[in-house]
Amino acid sequence: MSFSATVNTCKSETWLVEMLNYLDGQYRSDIAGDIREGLTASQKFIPCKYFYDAHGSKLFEDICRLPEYYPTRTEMSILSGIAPELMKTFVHKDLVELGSGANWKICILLDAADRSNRATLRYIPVDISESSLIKASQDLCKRYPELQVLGVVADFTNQLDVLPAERPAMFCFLGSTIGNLEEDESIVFLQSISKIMKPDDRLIVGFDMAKAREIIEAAYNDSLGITSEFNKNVLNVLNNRLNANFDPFLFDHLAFYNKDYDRIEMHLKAKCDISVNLKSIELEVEIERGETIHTENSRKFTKKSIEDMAGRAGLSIKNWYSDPDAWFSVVLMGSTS
Ligand code: SAH
Ligand code: AVI
Repeated sequence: MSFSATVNTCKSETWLVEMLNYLDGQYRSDIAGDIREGLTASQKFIPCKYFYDAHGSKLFEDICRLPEYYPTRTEMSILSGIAPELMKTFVHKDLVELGSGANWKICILLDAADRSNRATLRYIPVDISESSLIKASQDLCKRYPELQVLGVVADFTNQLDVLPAERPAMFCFLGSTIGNLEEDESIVFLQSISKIMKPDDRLIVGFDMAKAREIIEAAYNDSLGITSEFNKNVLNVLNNRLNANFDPFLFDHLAFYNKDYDRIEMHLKAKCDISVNLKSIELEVEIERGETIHTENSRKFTKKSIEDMAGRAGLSIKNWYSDPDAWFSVVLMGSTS
């Protein structure tokens, strides 16, 4: 498949960030089809990639700072421990981060590299959220003026073939974002990374591990209500993108652990009967009191489920890193193909 990119050079003070946007146009047709499919299904759903407009990305950053949301700080502590080893001889390569968000974690790796080594690297953050990618890339250029940064606005589930592939690379897929993909989707996704990996390329993936229900449920039901705001914001995204008239206040945030599937499910539950008009796609939707719109799955993993997934995707596990409580794992992989 071929995609055309819009090339932008964003100037912030004296730093120039090169950005490639492969999403224009495609996003508009994707969102129309995805939302029509989701809101006409018997269990209504909205794909979670639509959480991330500028406000959604900011709310996710706020979630990462919450005391209840243990995954971010736990993964960051693991990365701090392994960064010196990972970065010691990492030169003249690309560091490609899929779903890069605010770049907090890549800074841990970049900080562990010598400045002279960093000057030989290119960082390629890939994200669907253009505004947050621009801001994060500019911040990174200010922090590391010697680093080359190429921001790529793209959907990592179907546009990995747009990535430059001429240099050896380490791919990073952190934050347990893999848990937001269905099991089959995650295999296809990992297979597509495995296919573009050269023999010495590496992939590091962060996995949130299965643990006591109370700990996981608290992480998605924080006392400040930020996760609730994040969940409801997806309706504002549809209001803005599809000229819809959702009232987010008519919905309750619902997040619970579904043990049968080892996943947190997030839903928006209607407080009353609701009629919604999505003008841009000429769709009228009736939602009954008590009915839910399923907005996100966040799967939790075991060592065995990760090993099975890696095997099915054509990836070999090279190293495994965890925190002392085994709440989170960072797994280093290579391609077997
Ligand atoms: N890696 C960061 C951010 C995780 S949040 C961390 O570990 O904290 C998930 C990120 O993936 C968001 O920045 C979101 O905009 C991005 N994202 C979600 N679905 C995506 C998709 N299909 N393609 C590209 N980026 C996506
Ligand atoms: C990005 N992703 C891994 C987060 C998660 O935990 O599934 C998104 C999130 N949803 C609610 N809180 C955080």
